[in-house]
Amino acid sequence: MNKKISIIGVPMDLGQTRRGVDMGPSVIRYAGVVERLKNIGYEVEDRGDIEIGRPSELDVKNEDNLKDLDVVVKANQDLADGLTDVMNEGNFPLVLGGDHSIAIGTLAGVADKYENLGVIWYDAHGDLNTGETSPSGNIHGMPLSVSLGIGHPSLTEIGGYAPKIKPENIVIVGARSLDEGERKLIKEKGIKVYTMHEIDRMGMSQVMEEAIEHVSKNTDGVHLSLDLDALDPHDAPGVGTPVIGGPSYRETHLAMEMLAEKGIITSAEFVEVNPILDTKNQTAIAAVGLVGSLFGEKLL
Ligand code: HAR
Ligand code: MN
Ligand code: MN
Ligand code: MN
Repeated sequence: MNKKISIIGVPMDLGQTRRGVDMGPSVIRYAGVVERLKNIGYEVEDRGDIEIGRPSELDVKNEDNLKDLDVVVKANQDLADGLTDVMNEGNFPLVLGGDHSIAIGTLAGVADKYENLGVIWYDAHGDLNTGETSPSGNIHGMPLSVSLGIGHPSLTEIGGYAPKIKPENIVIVGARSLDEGERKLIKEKGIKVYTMHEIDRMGMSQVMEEAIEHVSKNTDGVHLSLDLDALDPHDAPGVGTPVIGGPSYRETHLAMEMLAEKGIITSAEFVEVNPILDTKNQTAIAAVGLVGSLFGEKLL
């Protein structure tokens, strides 16, 4: 893996309605992410946070069922620009959220540099909604469809091009909550999904073997988008939309170690840590542990 890592924080909480996830980047920093990476031997630069605007009134849906669209678009455009700089410098981009709507800007900035970017979407949810299919109007439930070029043009056109990624280069791992429209899109586009059923049947090790094979087949880079709500709420309680029955911290740790062994990951983001909902910083500490294992930390 690239020896210089650039961290960008994105204190975004407007892609959903549980306040507090905007403090995610701070708590992950306080949990020691920079020191952890330096101890493994990386050079780390923290580029600070993207500035997030504030709408005059929170959580207002527009006529297309999209909450706080304008501010979410602006921040994601700024994030995409920030990532373009990191990519041009040849550093490894590590993005800290913030809610998952920021994956729109991350992928806009990163995918531009690859012909075929693979994506591992490690999440309890599919994040494949559009304004039409979303039960909530929350944009954090839409970043994967947006990146496929499906959704409101002011979201899909962030970065000035669409789509960012192709359905055959995506793998979703850990899914256990999908809306009707998301199921339909998964079938229509043939997106590879390892739900909790497959993880239960095959075990995380086999699932990750296959997932890695799938995303590295025809790709020239692989982005990891890790939503902390993928983990079982017992291990990651500090998230806005917990869903019972997820992989443990240990299983997720193994998944990260397997990614480190193969060395396929070229960019990563860790999202949805909400310290207000957390117990003793457990979720931020888990996030930092997972960052460590993704970057090859070893006990011996
Ligand atoms: N699918 C639901 C919606 O669109 C819930 C999405 C929850 N999302 C996240 N992202 N935390 O994974 O509203
Ligand atoms: Mn998500
Ligand atoms: Mn591309
Ligand atoms: Mn999720």
